[in-house]
Amino acid sequence: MSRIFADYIEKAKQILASNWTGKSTKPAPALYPHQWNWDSGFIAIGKSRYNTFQAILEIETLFEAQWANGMLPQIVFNPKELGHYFPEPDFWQTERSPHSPGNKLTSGITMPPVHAIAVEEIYQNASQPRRTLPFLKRIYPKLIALHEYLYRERDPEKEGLVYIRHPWESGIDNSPTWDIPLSRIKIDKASLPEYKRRDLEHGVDPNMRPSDVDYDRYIYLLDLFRRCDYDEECIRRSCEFLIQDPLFNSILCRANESLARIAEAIGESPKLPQSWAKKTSVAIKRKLWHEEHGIFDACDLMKGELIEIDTAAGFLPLFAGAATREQAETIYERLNSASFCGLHQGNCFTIPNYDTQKEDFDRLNYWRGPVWININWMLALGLRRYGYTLKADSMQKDLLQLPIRFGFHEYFDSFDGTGYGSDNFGWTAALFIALVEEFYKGEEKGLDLKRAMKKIFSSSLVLNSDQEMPDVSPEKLGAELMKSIKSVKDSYYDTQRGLVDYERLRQSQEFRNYRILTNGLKEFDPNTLKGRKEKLAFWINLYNTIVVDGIITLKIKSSVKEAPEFFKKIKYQIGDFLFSPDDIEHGILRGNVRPYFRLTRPFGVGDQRKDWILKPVDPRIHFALVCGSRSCAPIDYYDFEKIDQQLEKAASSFINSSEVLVLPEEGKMLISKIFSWYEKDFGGRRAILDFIVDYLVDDAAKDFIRQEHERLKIEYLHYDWNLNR
Ligand code: 2M8
Repeated sequence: MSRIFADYIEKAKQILASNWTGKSTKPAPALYPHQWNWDSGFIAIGKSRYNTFQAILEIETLFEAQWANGMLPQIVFNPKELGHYFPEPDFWQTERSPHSPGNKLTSGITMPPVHAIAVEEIYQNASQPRRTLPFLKRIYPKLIALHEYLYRERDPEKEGLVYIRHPWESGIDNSPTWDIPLSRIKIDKASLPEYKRRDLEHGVDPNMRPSDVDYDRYIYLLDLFRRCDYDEECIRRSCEFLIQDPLFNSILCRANESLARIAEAIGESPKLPQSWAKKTSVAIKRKLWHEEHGIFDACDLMKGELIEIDTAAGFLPLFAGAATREQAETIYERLNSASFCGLHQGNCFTIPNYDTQKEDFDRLNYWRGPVWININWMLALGLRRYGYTLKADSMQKDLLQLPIRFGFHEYFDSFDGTGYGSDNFGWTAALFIALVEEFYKGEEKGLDLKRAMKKIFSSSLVLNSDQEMPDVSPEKLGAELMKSIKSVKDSYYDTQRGLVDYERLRQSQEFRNYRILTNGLKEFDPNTLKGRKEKLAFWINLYNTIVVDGIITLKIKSSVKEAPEFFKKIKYQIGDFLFSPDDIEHGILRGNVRPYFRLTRPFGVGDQRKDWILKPVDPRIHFALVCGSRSCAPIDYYDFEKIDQQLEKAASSFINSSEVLVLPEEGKMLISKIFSWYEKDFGGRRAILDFIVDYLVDDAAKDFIRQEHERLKIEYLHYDWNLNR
């Protein structure tokens, strides 16, 4: 279990323990007192990280209530908890169906089938995966039966897309997407069964819940199902709400992939789930893609057309790998824009469930605006799958911030993060644990690697020691080198995402040219650099490229920590002197100060390199120096004419990212370790706070820091040394 955020992990575990009933977990203590279908899937994913036994029991308990036709019900009622939720078994009357289990009380609809994904997580995360194989063997036929049910009953045209027939089946109950199909249902109050909502009896603000009009329609549909005795053909004939939803189908598609891997693990053929995954993936790309909107939308089967409402559900094909590369690029633009809270935007939390720019966006109301942890958990994995690492990293860090700052709530205000709905919410706690483990496992591995590979790198490595000299005069070398760095950046750095395509760069002509130019550094005199801006740009760019050069030369795979003393050992010869990244950073750019991890200054008495020291120190360099890792600044090329604006931008993006978490409720801030390592460059602790306040865009956070200046507790965030590849 991760040591990182240990207090909060403990809190999350406590929540799951207090919602545990002995065989399964309630989504929330009062509002949802029974077992819910996809909640249990997410909860098992979190529990798989520390309690395999309970994770298995959670899933097995749910499947005990599976219907004979394979349907897995949305709710399994706890007989001891009846009387606090609506609708309950007396209202569902599922005994009308020949398929409902006689010994379990359930509702008569289903939910997004996340369970195969959860089962695979249980297998992968178990300390002894082989010991979970008997469970995998028991659950596999039940998972197959569930997916078979969906393809058989919910995909009558055999398109590879299954339909939902009630908003509760989507899990995103009052999503704006359902407004149009629901508006077709004309409610005749006289024939609508009488009912009383119970969800408003638990102290949740009604503005955060679905409206009464919505509830009338939910109940109208439910009544229709029971009048059909839950017979699918009868329902299909009379139901006005039949929707192929991108969220439901993406989860099904992704679950098929897990199911295929589970089959392999237990020695079964993976062919059936593989063929389902393929068919659904193709159908999502073809049928649910809205060319003009550039996003996936739900298809209304009554109309045979896409519902032109774009929500976060439209990004979920990324989770299933069901979007083409072009579709992924198009949706990424939307996903990473002000509509859904762009990268480092600063005044919001990724990713709200609905487009913040729409008039009916509602930051308070349930699935009509707020941020949900489960959707974001899936989206971050989807983004990672398509290589959008920086965005995925920043989302995952943002997500962790929400429960830490605002409590383990059901959903969160998209702008200021306030927690809404129920507190002590199950999947928020469970996925928090999963997120910490997923996000920081690389870092902990990095530390092991450091120990294991200490021996591989012990002497200096001069990277520009080739004989081949560039055809450029020494006076022009500085400018040519900068041009070359810029051309490397233009083709191989993704400055938006802060990533470097090391594999392609290694083989490129641009990199070869750059390497030849670096040989010319041996005859270069840094005195030819004129003015502060030119010097600053030269040394920052050179620092950033020597790091890239070192990563390529040393064939580093996942972290610069693979090569102990990386920043000290790799060097360029400039004139008669050697410069490592540490020399450039702590010697030249930081005014020859002793770095916190060494006993001496980089340049000692009589060292001529002192001539090139840049003073005073500009603390913004710390947001521009790229150390080849995920926690450092996104890589860019610095142009001496624009360097001040570029450094301003770099500082602002860093400070408005999840590297600076302001927690007013706890009277503290969590900030990047960069601020602790280089406190002096900022002018001390007090000056760091002033510096942060200058760049923060969140006014409430600014006010809090100003007011609590003296009392404020500062904690430092873990630094992620994984490669920015
Ligand atoms: C919410 O839905 C239930 C009905 O299923 C409700 O509002 O009463 C949704 O957020 C759903 O996705 C979730 O599974 C359920 C329990 O957390 O609550």
